[in-house]
Amino acid sequence: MSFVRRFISGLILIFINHVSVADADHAANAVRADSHAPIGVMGDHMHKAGEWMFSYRYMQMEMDGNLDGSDSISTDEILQDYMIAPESMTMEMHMLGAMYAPSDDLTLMVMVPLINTEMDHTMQMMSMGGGMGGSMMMPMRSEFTTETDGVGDVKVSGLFRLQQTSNSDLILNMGLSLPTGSIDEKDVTGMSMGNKVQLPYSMQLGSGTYDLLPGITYTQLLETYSWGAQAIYTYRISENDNDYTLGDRLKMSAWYARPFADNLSWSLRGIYEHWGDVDGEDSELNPMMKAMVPTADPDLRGGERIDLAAGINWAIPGSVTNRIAVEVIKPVYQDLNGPQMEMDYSVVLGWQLSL
Ligand SMILES: [Cu+2]
Repeated sequence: MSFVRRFISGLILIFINHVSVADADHAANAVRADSHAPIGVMGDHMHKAGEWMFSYRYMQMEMDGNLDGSDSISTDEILQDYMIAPESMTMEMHMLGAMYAPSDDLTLMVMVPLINTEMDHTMQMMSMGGGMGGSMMMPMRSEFTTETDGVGDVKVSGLFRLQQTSNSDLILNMGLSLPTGSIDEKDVTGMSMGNKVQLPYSMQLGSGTYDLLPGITYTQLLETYSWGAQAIYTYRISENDNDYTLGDRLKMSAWYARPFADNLSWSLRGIYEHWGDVDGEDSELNPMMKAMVPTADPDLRGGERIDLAAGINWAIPGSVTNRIAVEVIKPVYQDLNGPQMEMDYSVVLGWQLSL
């Protein structure tokens, strides 16, 4: 009897052990939704040797109104100094991405953006109003929209692992932005008499220069939450074919994420971004333009901004790693060399598939 009892209790013990080992295995193999950064962050994670990942992101960015410094400046105020005031801008981007890891300590990444940008303007012209005793100048307002469409600057990056512990990663991001986006986008404006003319800087699809994108990323995955931080600098190496250089850019971001249900996590992220004015002047842009519309002035391009972002990641259970994520980004502080268009919000929706 004691043997049987011992045998049974032994079996029970093995069973319990097996179940808990299986559970631990399951937990280790289960993909944490927050093991990737919020979807607005790129180049936050490495892959295992031989692994591929494909991604698609849809991004929408809305600008509405204008700021001078951190103060709002109205269309009426802008039209006291300029003939044209930009009112709003919508940028939509489809970003195709691929990652491949030739080794555990190196992941390669390529990003191809397809961009569509629309900008609405109000124009004020003085026209002759006929009076009884003669003529006088009357302001006449009209509206027009410009649009551009096409491939932006393709970015290729190497992610080098600097340090790894059981729950953290330190990554060196070394990216290069290629001048694949057009800097000769033209459209009809309110004063171009039906002709397509060179559009101002923010309507162009690329920088026209090779840009270095050095950066550093740290992530840590703890039992109940995860966090990470990333800083990426955009350094424009040279002047483009139209005799100007976009301002360099610094983007820093830190996030906190927490699983809240099976395969789901939420995230909060703070972003700080600083970018410089345009150096030089677009030789294709009519030099009279910068006196007529603030967007054509190379000295009214720089600024800084702080954003807060809220996101959700969903790691879809299955044999391949399949994720869907969304992030909504809202500025809380902006200081712009203005008048310059004010960021209203942006949204990033993404899908990632690892094989
Ligand atoms: Cu990846």
